[in-house]
Amino acid sequence: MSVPGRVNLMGDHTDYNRGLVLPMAIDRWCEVVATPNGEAVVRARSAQLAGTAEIALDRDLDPRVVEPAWARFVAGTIAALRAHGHPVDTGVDLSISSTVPPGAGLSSSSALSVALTLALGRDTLPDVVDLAQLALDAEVRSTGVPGGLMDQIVVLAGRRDTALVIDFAGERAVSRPVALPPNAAVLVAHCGKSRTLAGSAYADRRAECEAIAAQLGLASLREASMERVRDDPRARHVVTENARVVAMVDACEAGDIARMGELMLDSHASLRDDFEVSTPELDALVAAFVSAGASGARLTGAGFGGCVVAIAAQDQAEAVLAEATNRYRNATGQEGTSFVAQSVDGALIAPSES
Ligand code: NG1
Repeated sequence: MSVPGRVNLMGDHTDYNRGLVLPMAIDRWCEVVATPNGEAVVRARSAQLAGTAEIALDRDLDPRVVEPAWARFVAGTIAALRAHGHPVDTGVDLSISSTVPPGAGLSSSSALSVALTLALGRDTLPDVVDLAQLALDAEVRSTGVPGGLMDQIVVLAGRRDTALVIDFAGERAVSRPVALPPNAAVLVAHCGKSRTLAGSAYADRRAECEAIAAQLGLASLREASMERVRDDPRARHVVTENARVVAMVDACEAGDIARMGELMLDSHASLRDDFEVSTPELDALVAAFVSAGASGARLTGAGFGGCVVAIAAQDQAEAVLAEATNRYRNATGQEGTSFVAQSVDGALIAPSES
């Protein structure tokens, strides 16, 4: 079972506020192969990470005490499947391998938890949103971070050459593919510093948002108007970011790369100044992309380190990427992985449908 990573073009820290997001699945994958072993144990090994895990199926255990730490995702997935009424009682050997850069804001952990959920519970699993919810539950049990549902939905249901606009306003998330302009390229570059404090700071931001919504007497910040949040930077970010997702969908559909870039820069400023999840490195990398000729750039994912996403004309993509990473290295001495990302099908999209 292969599950892609994702990059988010617009809408960060909005999914858990019942807002809007515009991510796409990218051509980096996490693969999990399950082979029945005839024992009452799930044994897991990773091609990239050290150690082997053995999880006995005849007892319950707390995923957060499992070692090596990456295997907490295996234990969390077993616990989540069981909690949702899908017993896992057949032992398997799991072979895990991933090309999604870790700690980058490209959903390496969601790709892993979705791949494990599919590998361990494939025959009994429900539709996309329920499956995404189950994989999120597995991830929360593994890490303790109260994430939103954007990553799991797009890595399951994203479609090639499109981004997926997802609306979390209702009880069930609703999504629709948005064609990317054929002459646009999506560039991704890591700032060289992995995300630090991402888990605890993420939980703090989420709690702040929920507290503000409660003070305003609202079920979520999705219902807040600009007038009511004008003086509150956190809520202001959420309200303006939702509006930017709507505008980004329009710009995508109009093939307006310049406007897409402008919106990305506005989003980065809001994530930096109002939501305070940027770092000096991410700011410098965004600036390097702009001076190298990208239409715009922004941090992507939770922030606090990791990657920047940029948009540029297709025929200039490689040149802009090389120039931006060069300028960034000269300015900061930092360097990380960078690539032109392709939009690919999510794990549940059959090849014949793509
Ligand atoms: P990252 O940290 O980029 O994988 C996290 C959350 C998302 C979303 C973004 C911010 C998890 C699994 N994912 O993504 O739901 O809230 O931050 O937009 O926690």
